[in-house]
Amino acid sequence: MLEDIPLITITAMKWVPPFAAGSVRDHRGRWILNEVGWAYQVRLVDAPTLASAEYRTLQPFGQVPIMEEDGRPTLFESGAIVLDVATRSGKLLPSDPNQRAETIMWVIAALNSIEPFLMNLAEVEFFMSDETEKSLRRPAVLAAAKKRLGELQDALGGRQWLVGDSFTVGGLMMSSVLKIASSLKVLEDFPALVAYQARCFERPAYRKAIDDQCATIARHRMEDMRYEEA
Ligand SMILES: N[C@@H](CCC(=O)N[C@@H](CS)C(=O)NCC(=O)O)C(=O)O
Repeated sequence: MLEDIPLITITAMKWVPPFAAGSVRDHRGRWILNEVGWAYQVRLVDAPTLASAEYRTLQPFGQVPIMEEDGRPTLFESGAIVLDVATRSGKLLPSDPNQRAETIMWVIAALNSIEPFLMNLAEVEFFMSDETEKSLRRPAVLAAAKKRLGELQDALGGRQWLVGDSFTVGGLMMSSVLKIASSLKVLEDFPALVAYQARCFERPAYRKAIDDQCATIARHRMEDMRYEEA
């Protein structure tokens, strides 16, 4: 009998600017699916698709990724997607109830207590164009981001992993969120976090997720996003 393999689709952007290639959040969905060995296809989207009423019924904020699957609700939020796949596959989520609770806690900490601080800084560095405004806002957001990274480094302490003695979905999400800090060149001030992130990124499932995303982006151009039609 054939194994009942769900048909899973992850959405991804056709193109993003070079600074974002390899960091678009669909890599989180691709990474966990590669980890658990579930086949999936990628649906490439452009700006009009993201803005469309049909897509908004699936992702109210017009963002990637979503995970579509036959017979199941479509999920948005990369955190929900990685937790869903980890839970159903029984992989990267410890079976011990205490460690499982801690793992979920770290996924949420990555998204809720680290990512917003890094995104505030990314907004200044990548999206503000007025140099005066930028230099006024930068010191406060940089200090706040570094404070969180320092606190995270302290919490990791001398340990290899945030939970137990192996890589979990908590590590997947935290190392992914820390990519924002690496691209802003602030992670380098936190050597234990640099080493932690490198440990997570040694995984072939991560490498494949990034290579696949970058290959798609390299095959497209800004025009393919059809921004002017959105
Ligand atoms: N909290 C969401 C954030 C998703 C998100 O920010 N996606 C970006 C790409 S990395 C996006 O689609 N941006 C387009 C937009 O916001 O218009 C998640 O983790 O899935």
